Amino acid sequence: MKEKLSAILEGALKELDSIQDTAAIENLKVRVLGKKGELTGLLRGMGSVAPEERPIVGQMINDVRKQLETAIEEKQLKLMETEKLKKLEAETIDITMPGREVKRGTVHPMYQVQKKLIDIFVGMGFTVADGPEIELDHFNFELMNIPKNHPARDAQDTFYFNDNILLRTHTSPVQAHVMLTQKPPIRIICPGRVYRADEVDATHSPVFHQIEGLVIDKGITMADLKGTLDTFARQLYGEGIDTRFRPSFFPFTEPSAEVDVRCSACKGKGCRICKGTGYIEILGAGMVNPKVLEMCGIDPTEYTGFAFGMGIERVTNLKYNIKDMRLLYENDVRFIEQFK
Ligand code: 2NL
Repeated sequence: MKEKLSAILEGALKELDSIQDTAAIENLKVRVLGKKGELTGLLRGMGSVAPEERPIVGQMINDVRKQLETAIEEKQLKLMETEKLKKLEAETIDITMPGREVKRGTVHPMYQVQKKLIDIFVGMGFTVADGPEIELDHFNFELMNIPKNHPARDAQDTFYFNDNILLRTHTSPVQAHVMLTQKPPIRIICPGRVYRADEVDATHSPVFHQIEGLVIDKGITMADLKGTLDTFARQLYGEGIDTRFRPSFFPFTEPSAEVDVRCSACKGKGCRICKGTGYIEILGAGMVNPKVLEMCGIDPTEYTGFAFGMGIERVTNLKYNIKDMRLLYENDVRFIEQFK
């Protein structure tokens, strides 16, 4: 029994000595100390030991078990330590290596301007409305008091899918939908893409962007239009600017006006930027034509309103002195990057 015991002990210690990974230790542990292991086997064989020797042999088996357990635990700790060091070695990061550059995009200048325009009107209590880009002739033209033979309806200017369906040429149909579904007071702005069958050049594109605004309530007058658009122009260009309201014509407003700001380059004297006029046009506006109100289900004897519209490309080009609108669409990073 004693010999068997020391053979197990020595064998196990020797094996432990040569073991190089924690998995093999687990194996050895089960094989020697486990429930069906060698030492447990010896305990079971106690029957053949003389009764008076049993406590001594039992004590010896337990001593060997303790000795092996300690040895195994020590080895295990040592191996875990070396395995950890190996892993750390393999995962070493050279913090002196230069990092990879993360290319960050920039917000397109036109969207920066659009956000600014929206923020100004939201600050005055407007909410943003939107709607489909594919529209019915009825909403795009008929409700805007643009009659069948008006030049603005000419196939030259409009992308038609068929007689009734087209790509919206302005965002006005969004406002028409709002008027037809909501009761005044209405105070909305409608930013979005619009389409016209134009050839591409420095000032034209078949797709461009607009913001239109609409205010309808009892007692709205031209003074509200002037006050709102003047406040808007001051927030966009700074307190020091001058505005000018010029009579104009749109089928959907009556009376109509165009709003200019005094040219900041020549202070109104007249230069190349303002083409000698001293002023730069920024938007068109007017009192909503009573016919439009009526067609959109709003009683023009009870309510009045004003509306305005501006091209976002135009406002952007004026702000950054961009001479060719095509630059806004080409997305050349060398151009776009300049508007950080
Ligand atoms: C411009 C001028 C304008 C409007 C748009 C409008 C909309 C409704 C009713 C009446 Cl629902 N008017 N929109 C009014 C005046 C001018 O746009 O030069 N846009 C680029």
